Amino acid sequence: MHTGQIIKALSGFYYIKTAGGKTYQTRARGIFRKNKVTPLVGDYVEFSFETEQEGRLEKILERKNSLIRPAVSNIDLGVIIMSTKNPDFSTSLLDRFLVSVEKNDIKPLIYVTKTDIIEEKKYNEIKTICEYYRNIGYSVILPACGETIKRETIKDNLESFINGKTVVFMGQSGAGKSTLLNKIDAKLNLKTAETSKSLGRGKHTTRHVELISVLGGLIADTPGFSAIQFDDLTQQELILCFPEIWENGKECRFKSCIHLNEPNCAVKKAVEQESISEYRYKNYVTLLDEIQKRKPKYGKKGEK
Ligand SMILES: Nc1nc2c(ncn2[C@@H]2O[C@H](COP(=O)(O)OP(=O)(O)O)[C@@H](O)[C@H]2O)c(=O)[nH]1
Ligand SMILES: [Mg+2]
Ligand SMILES: [Zn+2]
Repeated sequence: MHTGQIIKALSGFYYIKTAGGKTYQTRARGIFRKNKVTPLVGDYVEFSFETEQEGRLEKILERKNSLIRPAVSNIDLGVIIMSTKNPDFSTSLLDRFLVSVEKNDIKPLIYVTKTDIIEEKKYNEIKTICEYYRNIGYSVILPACGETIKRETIKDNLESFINGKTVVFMGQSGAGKSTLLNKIDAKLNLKTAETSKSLGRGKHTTRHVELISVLGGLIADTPGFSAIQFDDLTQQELILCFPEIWENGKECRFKSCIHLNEPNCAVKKAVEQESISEYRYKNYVTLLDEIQKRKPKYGKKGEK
């Protein structure tokens, strides 16, 4: 039996890449359909083959994690692409991306694009925000103000993070995900906002997920999405996704403190003293509010 990782799923075929770098076209065994198991891009699998075009996916190995949008499994790194403008930099969106990454045990990396078209004042505001995220433990790549990004710079910044990893590029539509990947490897020729306009096809693109080989790693370039909802996140899980809130929360009077209205809350005190930034706390409260307002899916009648 051979092992490899699914790098593409299309029209009932699964394309499996081995450690040696060869790709095999396979079909899944009927047993998967019978058991309603869908192999995912990113899955490590066992397979057999007659030829490179005729293989059989035999077994899915245990998944470390999986995302629904995009449908990818075993992700090591989530690169969150945030533009300085067009669309505007937004900490509330950034925090949503961070929560979606953190809750799936994926390591986040924040990458800021479009620093070439921003005036210095706005750049410095974003730089201060980036410093805050670095201080609470996140890796942030913020290219210099006014700099037109070259392939070598991107490579220097990203290679050590990406090499040997399964990576998802995420971020709002228009943030510059495809542009960044094209700059790393022009052969990819991924469609960007500009190219889809010039082709006159509007925004209609096929949405199959594919892992592409870049900088020694495998990357999924996702179509942009701006609304992220959390349907199964609990309050306690949310706290774990905000490292500085979790850390300060150890000093709260109540162990079960959710840092909203409880007395002697160390988190609220830290916000007052500005060691936790106000926007982070606000973003936390917004998400907490969404969790509390969420209708229970499986709750019995009369239960809250
Ligand atoms: N000035 C500038 N424009 C960029 C940069 N990155 C992307 N863009 C532009 O932003 C638009 C959206 O980029 P695209 O890569 O399609 O974004 P995606 O939706 O995240 O894949 C395109 O018109 C790009 O040319 C950048 O670093 N600087
Ligand atoms: Mg794109
Ligand atoms: Zn508290």
